[in-house]
Amino acid sequence: MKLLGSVTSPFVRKVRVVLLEKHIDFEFITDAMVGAAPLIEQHNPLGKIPALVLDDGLTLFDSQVITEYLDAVNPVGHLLPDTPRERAVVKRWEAMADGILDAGVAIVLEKRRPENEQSPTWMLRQRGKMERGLALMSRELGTRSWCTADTMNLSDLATGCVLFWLDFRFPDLPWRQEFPNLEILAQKLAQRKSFKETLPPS
Ligand SMILES: N[C@@H](CCC(=O)N[C@@H](CS)C(=O)NCC(=O)O)C(=O)O
Repeated sequence: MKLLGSVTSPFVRKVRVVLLEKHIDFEFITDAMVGAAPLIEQHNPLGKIPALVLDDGLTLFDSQVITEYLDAVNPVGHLLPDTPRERAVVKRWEAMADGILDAGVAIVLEKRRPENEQSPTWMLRQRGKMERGLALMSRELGTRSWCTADTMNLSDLATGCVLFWLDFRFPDLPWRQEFPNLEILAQKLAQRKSFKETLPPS
């Protein structure tokens, strides 16, 4: 299978982390967004990464569809529980993580527009989503070792991708000081091979 992505996208990183955690081989194509007719648009009409091209030609998107598929396709290291409620709790957490990223990416893109076209009100609104999302994660993590269960699962991996991306794109957002329990989680995740091998370029 081929993963179309980039080394800086946090959604792509989540998928790469899952592929590595599950020991699934893949080819990583990083130039899929480049050029006048980017390759990604042939595979995902929405033009967004990640997209996973399976060996039979079917392309999967978005990242939540991909992570669910990868977990189901390989029994090694289950990342999603089978029971409906527990599974929904993990998927909800992943949705929260991705929602924080959506708001963050929206701010990054807004800041790339000419200054007189940027909307501070709109950016503040996005920032509010990020801060409330992080607060919810921290509250629900509490003093537990992992986000939603006694062992690590997809909710933890998705959270790690958010936190490390904040370091990369929002170094002024003091999540470590505000949410020390998220930092403890991040320290554990940073030790994992899957996170070490997917570090964005510095
Ligand atoms: N909900 C999507 C979000 C993916 C996403 O927003 N990817 C960004 C890169 S971080 C992208 O491809 N943006 C290009 C665009 O929106 O045209 C997912 O989870 O896969």
